[in-house]
Amino acid sequence: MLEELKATGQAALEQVRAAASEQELEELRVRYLGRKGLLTQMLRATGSLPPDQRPAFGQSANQIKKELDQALAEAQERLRAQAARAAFRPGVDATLPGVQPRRGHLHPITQTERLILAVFTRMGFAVVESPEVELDWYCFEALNMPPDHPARDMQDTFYVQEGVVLRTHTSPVQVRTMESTPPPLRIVCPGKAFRRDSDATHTPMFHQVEGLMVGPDVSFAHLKGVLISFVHQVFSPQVPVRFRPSFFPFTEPSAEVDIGCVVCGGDGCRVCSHTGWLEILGSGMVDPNVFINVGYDPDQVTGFAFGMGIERIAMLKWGIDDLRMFYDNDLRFLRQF
Ligand code: 2NM
Repeated sequence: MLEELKATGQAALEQVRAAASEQELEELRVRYLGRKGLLTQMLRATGSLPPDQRPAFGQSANQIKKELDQALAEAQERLRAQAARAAFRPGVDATLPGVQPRRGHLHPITQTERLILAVFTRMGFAVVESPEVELDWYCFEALNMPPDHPARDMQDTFYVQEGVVLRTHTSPVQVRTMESTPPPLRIVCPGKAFRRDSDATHTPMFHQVEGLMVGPDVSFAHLKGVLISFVHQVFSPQVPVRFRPSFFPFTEPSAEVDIGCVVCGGDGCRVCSHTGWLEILGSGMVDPNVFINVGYDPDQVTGFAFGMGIERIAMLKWGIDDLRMFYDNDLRFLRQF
């Protein structure tokens, strides 16, 4: 009887430890420890044993029941964890927040171009564009720069073919607009320009905004008013502005516009070459020869024009010291805008 008890207990332990599901485990529990279970029945039979065998049998029975209870609990835990692992699918935890795609934004040069255009359109200027590949006439000749003009040496030009160039500035847009539109006129012309030049402050392709205002009585005072207002809106109303005499083949008189150095506040530093001033654009009163070339009567109209490099404005506005940063496409740089 004791041998049978021990054998049954051993069998029960082995089966419980090998159980492959929680359901199988429950069946084993009922089979051995249920109301009519094998071990339960044997325990009940203790009373029918001879009195001298009862203590040893009872002790063994209790020991076996304790071991089996523990094995059942362990198997229960093992199978529950196994079921949980099976239910888990890596990567599809529906309770996790989704992966947000990072939103892009406009390139700093585009942002700067739009800022500049916004200032001028508020002052009544219309935005005009034209092709990047230009005839020599529109890029140079009509702008009072004949083939032998020394000013042409100032520009290192990309030639597409004889008489056809990549525009070295966006002035051809203004020439074409005047040619096709009677005065008065107020336009700003953004776009790419190309020069054979490459270092920390020059890239072969760069961006410009040029502007032109033509009418019966447009004066240098208008030029100053418009450009001072522009500088105050783009930089700060407090920034000092000065007009410094200069020369361009297509304007007379000509002036370059400087602002008080935004880096040192005018005290002098490396950025402003210790002058306290930074050049930000060129300007002037349109030369009568340019009006004649586009069919305007210089006795009827006058006008002012200006031009600026967008990269330069962006560099000064954000304190960037190497122009090439704009074109490296390093996201660590671009994401800061
Ligand atoms: C500049 C500086 C001064 C300019 C002149 C003209 C035109 F077509 F009306 F003659 N367009 N742009 C001009 C004048 C451009 O850039 C530094």
